[in-house]
Amino acid sequence: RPRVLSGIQPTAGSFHLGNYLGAVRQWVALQESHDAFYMVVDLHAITVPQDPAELRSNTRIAAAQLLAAGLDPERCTLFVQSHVPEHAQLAWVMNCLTGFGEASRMTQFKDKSAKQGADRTSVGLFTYPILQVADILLYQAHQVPVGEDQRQHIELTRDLAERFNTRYGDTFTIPAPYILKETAKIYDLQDPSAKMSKSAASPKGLINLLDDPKASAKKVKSAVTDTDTVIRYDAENKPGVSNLLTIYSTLTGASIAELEQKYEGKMYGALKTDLAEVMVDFVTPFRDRTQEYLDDPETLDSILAKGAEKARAVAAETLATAYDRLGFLPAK
Ligand code: AQP
Repeated sequence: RPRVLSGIQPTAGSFHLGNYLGAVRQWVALQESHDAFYMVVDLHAITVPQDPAELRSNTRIAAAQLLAAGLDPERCTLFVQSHVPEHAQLAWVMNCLTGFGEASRMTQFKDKSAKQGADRTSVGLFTYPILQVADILLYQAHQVPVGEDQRQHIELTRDLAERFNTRYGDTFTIPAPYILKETAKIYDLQDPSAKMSKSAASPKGLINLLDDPKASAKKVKSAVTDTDTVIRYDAENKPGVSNLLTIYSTLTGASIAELEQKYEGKMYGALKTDLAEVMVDFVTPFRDRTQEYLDDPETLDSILAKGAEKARAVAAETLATAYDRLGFLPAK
């Protein structure tokens, strides 16, 4: 079975709808057909300041949400990144293989550091994509299911894997991005030109899965559309309506064409009211299931411990090979 690897940050507590539709939903599907490794990337989370108690709690909340979304520890390997020390170890190697200019071209860093200001931006945020390279290469992943915003980082991973293989001999599998076109980018409900993001300008555009379902329904109902009245998918000219149709279609399984037909001659309000209901029907059981996992932290921690053990077996082998190829003297 081909292998997949992906990760999600525990930073915000709740996942948002973009995380779920762009990434986590695919993770659940891929555990059936792939040898899947999924992790909560707490090492990535500390690239911006974190409160220790919150980070610990958010890491459990992230894992609980992954299980609530449908990850099954019997069918995939679910773990916490910091439980597998090889990530940081291989990241150092990859740091030394990356050009400064090359790292400086990462657009996500440029965007985030511009928002934060140079003095508040850590070197860790700068090298974040390189840690991601290590995350992927450690597991010899063939595919990496992510949203469109991560494409450039997967390209960097491919470049560095090829560079290492050329210099030191074949060591790493060259991974490919796995990006589903339809949900590659979920947009902010208030600003459909921006991706839905936890650092959104206004919380009104962001659906957090663990928020009160009524609040999420309200956000859907007040989503920005356009001055036209036709309910039609046209990402360029009608980004707001198109985003709502994408969300609706993915959550219900109805095709966009079916939805266009269903809402022919109807007002935007009808679409929004129905989608608000769909949203409530989705987030309510999701929240309940997440809470059930959180109510039993011992079971949750033991799932994560088993996952880390499985992950470490693979990661340690890859790191040992890489160290050997690099010429590090083996420890006796
Ligand atoms: N809007 C989105 N549409 C589709 N996919 C998305 N992802 C994130 N936003 C969208 C995907 O979610 C996965 C987990 O990403 P992460 O843990 O790195 O979260 P993030 O990218 O930090 O989330 P944000 O909200 O986008 O954070 P900020 O505001 O810090 O930039 C990834 O696969 C990602 O592609």
